[in-house]
Amino acid sequence: MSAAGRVVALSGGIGGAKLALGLYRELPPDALSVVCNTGDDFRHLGLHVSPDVDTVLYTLAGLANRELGWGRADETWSFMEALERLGGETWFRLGDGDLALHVERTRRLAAGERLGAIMDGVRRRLGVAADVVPASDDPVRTLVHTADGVLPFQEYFVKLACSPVVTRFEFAGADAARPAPGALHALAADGLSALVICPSNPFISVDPMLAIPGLRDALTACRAPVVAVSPIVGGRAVKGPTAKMMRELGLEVSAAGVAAHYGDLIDGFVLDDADAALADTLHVPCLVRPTLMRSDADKRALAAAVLEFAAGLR
Ligand code: FO1
Repeated sequence: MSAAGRVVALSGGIGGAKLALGLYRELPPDALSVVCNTGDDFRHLGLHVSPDVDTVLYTLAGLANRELGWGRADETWSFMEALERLGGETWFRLGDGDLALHVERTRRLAAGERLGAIMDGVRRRLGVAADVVPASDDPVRTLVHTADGVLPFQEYFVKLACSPVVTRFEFAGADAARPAPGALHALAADGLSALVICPSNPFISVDPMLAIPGLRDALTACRAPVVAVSPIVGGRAVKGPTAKMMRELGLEVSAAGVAAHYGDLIDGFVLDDADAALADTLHVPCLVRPTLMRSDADKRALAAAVLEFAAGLR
């Protein structure tokens, strides 16, 4: 274990969950809190779906579907097949095991429980020793403004496969949203040794969390070094639409563009070897090393390097 004390990771999407797993494996079991994006959440078929929270939950529990990057491994699809025959909406695939989580979460929300409390109970049942915390218990919904109009996030991301041209993102509800108690608690913890912004899409996975007033304040107030890992390698996104979005938003499609986007929020930045030449041009100290995570060993190694780097920034 390379860094004493607690670590908070901000995560959304598939890339974020990979580094969250590396941190989870590298740290003592209860030293990690993963604060998860809820901008992707939506009500679907009458159910509350929290994709980025669930992706982290399943990943840390060892239940994640590694091929798809979302949902559960060894999944069955009877519900989807039956729904299809009824003419129901099947563009957003809900596996039978995954469905149980959405049904149970929806039931408990209707009974008045907070999303954070529900997810804390679920992660304990699934044997996850890390905190898995939604950024807020209040609704934050990413709306994608495109040349063809405003789209709810999952319609843009899944139904339209990120094809519309993005003009801006709106995080409906963020202004009124309060950080989840678990997130504030994690950020205020004594002995917090690092705050890691995982290699998630800055616009759709991290910005919806930074848009929550109290959360951004807590981030800037925390004494631990804030280190972000670039999701862009060699001018391309490792996975997903990050590079396409940066082009459409008129931003420099590079790791430097990501570092600039985070601005004074970060104390350090982690770049892949492919972008080593950028290191001296950035506004913060950089760690240059392989950042592609193909294996669990890669995830652990990157996590260990990030924690060492953060320790050097304290
Ligand atoms: N992504 C897809 O591209 N197609 C799907 O059918 C799909 C279903 C799905 C179900 C549960 C869940 O937690 C995630 C799911 N995702 C699906 C991923 C989802 O769109 C997330 O928002 C992305 O992972 C980006 O964060």
